[in-house]
Amino acid sequence: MKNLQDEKQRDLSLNKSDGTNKFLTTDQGVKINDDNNSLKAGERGPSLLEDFILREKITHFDHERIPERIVHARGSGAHGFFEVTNPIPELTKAGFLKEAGLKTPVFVRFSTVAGSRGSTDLARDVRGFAVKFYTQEGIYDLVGNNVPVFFIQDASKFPDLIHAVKPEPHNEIPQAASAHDTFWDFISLMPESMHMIMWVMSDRAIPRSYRMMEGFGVHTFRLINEAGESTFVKFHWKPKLGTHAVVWDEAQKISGKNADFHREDLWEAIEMGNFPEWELGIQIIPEKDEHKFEFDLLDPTKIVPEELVPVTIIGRMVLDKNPDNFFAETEQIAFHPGHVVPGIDFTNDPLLQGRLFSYTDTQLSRLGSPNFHEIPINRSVAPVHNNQRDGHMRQEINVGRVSYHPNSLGGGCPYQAKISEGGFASFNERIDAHKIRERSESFADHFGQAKLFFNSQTPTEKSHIVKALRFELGKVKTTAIRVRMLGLLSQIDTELAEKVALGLGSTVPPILETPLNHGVSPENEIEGNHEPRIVEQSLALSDALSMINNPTNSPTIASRKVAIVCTDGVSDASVLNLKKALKKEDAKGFIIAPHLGTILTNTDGAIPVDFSLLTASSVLFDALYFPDGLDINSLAESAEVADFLNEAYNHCKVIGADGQAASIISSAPFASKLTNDDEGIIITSEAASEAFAQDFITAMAKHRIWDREVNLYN
Ligand code: HDD
Repeated sequence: MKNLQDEKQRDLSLNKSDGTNKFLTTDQGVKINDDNNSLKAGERGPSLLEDFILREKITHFDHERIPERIVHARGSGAHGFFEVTNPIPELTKAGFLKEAGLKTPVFVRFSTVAGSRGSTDLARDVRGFAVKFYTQEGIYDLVGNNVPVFFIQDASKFPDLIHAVKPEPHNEIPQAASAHDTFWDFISLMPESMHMIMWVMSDRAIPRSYRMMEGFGVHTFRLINEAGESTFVKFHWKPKLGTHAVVWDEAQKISGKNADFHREDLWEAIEMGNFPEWELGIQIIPEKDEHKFEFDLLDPTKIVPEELVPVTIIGRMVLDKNPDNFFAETEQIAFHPGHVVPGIDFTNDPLLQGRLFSYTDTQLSRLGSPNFHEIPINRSVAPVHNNQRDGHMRQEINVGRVSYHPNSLGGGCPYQAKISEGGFASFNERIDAHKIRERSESFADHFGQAKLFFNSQTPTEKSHIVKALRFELGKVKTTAIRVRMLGLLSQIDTELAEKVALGLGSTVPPILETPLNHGVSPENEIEGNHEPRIVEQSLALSDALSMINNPTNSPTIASRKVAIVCTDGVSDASVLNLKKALKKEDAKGFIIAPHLGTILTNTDGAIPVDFSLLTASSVLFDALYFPDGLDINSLAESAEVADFLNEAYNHCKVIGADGQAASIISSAPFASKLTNDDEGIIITSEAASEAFAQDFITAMAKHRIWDREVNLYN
């Protein structure tokens, strides 16, 4: 079998440049003798225009920036491969899905949507999950998100949505945040966004790491087999590490302590060999079942519940190599849902249809030329031959005089490929219709699945949604917008609306006062805009929608980080005991001490310190440990240690202490709140016990100890 895994790396190596042991030169290859001084008329005289070295260097610098993406500007990427585990030749003729064990190179870019390139990773936002497959039959891009639905049903509303969520245009405030008037103004007039709003107000919008997110293709796509038959599919990425989030207070603090938290996590995981991994699954819906559901498969504000159509795993994706250069690769990569290969096709989802125009168009202004496909990271590994020519920055030198088809002078080349030779042919869908500007009646249920999502959450998750809405709407200054939102929320769940209203010091308006039809008054209603309605779902609950009950979660602590607070005199047996146990589980302990350098242990050994108390913070770790032998008195006076303890407790993290260090927990500010059944407080008077390490790990595998929180649903 042909192993294609490294094919893209070989291709990229053609463009790599490394200055090690080389001379410094100009862009024209002229060796530079002095890179520190410009050419001047005399020692203290003016610089000379003649200085081509200075001019070239500064001109290049002046033009080093390109426009950031209008959405998804902040992102991080990595190389890897996709491997077929369960081939589906009966469903698709796509070569990269047909053979078990076949590996196809990929590049993945994760992103936030609203913030600028330099904004924080931890914004409450949807995450982009875009995968470029370098297949033998050309580029295939699966440009998805970590949420399976979208805010709007029709692409024509996308510019409005993005204008509303981006910083407000008069003062460019706030950065990377939806908690402001224009966003909620728009949303409160767009009931179709309610399902998505439930997802975005849930902890899905503040992931613990990119590696712990699900990914979704969102739209219904088609797979086409050799016989030309179509099957509807929804794409799902299932993370090996489970689906987990941080808490909102933590997210806000991480944004200050380390705005690159997700970027760094992805980078470090790959550097350390903890390769991020997902399974790729599909929900398979035969053509004949197109109208079987209580929602429309073409409506991107709807999911197909996994309980109705299970996810069939067909492969796995591993990210095993960081980019060599952020700009060249992660910034210049250009995704497009319209990049498909034979065997994959579109549906008439009106959001997808609009996307098919937008992505190439945006690259023209972002990357500056229709030749963006020649940029190494975008280059196909399948051969490219056509009659497209010229344009800014053209790299390819097309030989010969023929650049048209049909031709006789070039022998008819390049040839068109028959379908049997791999030529792409669109699915032969029958369309016989009037040209109309209307929304389908089958898209009118805006609340049924929002309810399903909300009802499927655990009390902890419901409580987080209420608090998120209180936060977001609490930042909205216009009272009427808040009230309108309460009206919409009441159609999802009256208790939800009431609890949010309580936090806003407001009351839920009667339903009739809530404009439902796209914000237009009844006399201005556009024909064809159907009054939103609630379709009761046949399914009452779906565990796949909850993060806490999510079937993808397994009790692993792989790649989790533990802060081990140390001072001189610490017991090296205790430190080693936990570190070793963590390592066995592929997790890691980091030594945090009052100063960098080393600390002396109780046996006069020296342990190197990873972070000082000043540069570390509880929010950057998953759990906290105080080993035996600590200088408790000095730690008790440290404000940083108090913050460590309080935040770890409030963010529901595991806190452990053994031997004499246990007293730090009994005298902690939260000690009076501690109950005996808090599964996350692991204390033992014995030092360096294996049972302690095991209990610590078992508790960590629960991710968080949610019982500690004030739960609005208890
Ligand atoms: Fe989009 C970027 C995902 C709707 C227009 N989109 C972009 C990226 C992701 C998505 C992950 C970043 C790709 C990267 O890392 O470079 N977009 C989605 C999903 C959508 C969606 C899952 C709904 C299901 N997008 C959408 C619509 C439009 C766009 C309806 C326009 C009509 N999206 C764009 C864009 C971007 C983009 C303006 C900005 C940068 C880029 O394309 O390359 O064309």
